[in-house]
Amino acid sequence: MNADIARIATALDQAARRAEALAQFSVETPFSLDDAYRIQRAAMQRRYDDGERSIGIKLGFTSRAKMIQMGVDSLIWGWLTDAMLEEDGGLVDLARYIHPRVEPEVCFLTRRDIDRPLTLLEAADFVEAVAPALEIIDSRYQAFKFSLEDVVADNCSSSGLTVGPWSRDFSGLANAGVVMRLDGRAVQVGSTAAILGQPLRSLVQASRLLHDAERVLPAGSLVMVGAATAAEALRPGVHVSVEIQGLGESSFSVRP
Ligand code: 0L1
Ligand code: MG
Repeated sequence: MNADIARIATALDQAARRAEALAQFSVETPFSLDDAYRIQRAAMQRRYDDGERSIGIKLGFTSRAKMIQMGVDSLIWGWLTDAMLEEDGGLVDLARYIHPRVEPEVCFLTRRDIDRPLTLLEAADFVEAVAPALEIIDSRYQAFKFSLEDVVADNCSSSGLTVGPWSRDFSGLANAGVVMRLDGRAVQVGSTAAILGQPLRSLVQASRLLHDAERVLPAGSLVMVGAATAAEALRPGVHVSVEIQGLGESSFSVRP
């Protein structure tokens, strides 16, 4: 598999850079979930070698809504880099994306290194602040179709994100209303409770995954907890916002 890991990592990296979709790899070359994470790591290394900087991690498929939308049933995780950050309230250019979708997220800023598995009771102590966020996902596979192994290899479709104002008030976080609007019209409505029962559980899961992967997440990292609702396709000119009860809003407009 070693040669295939390098080959698939290079192909995914180039597909992302060129904004060109590929056929799913797992159909022709079935590979394990462990190999999928090896491919993800090799593809990310190509970005770091080119000067991109890790800013944190994201979890995916932490809600039933997302699992059902994409037809998978396991939690996954990937890496976020500085090149993915879009300006909150700013203009997003779709030129660097293939077939982008947007989904509402909660983003944590970590306060301490996450270097061991955490319990739910401990998790809040590792959080500096929390913010409403939008994630732009963009699968490098044709028609946004993938197996669990394919999407993990593709760094979990990570492509872009906006992060709204930081808050230190976690009191309502377990069950806060989430509304995502396109041009002012509510298109996805949910609750943060849809994220593993409450978003801090995502941080607990992240700590276990990091431990299993023998990685430490440094203090000051972002953790995107996974979407509470399904994602929506982006189109030129649209204004997107997410409002999370008690946390406020994050938004962007797509360049016409
Ligand atoms: O937040 C999420 O659940 C994102 C999952 C990323 C994979 C995808 O839907 O393309
Ligand atoms: Mg997401």
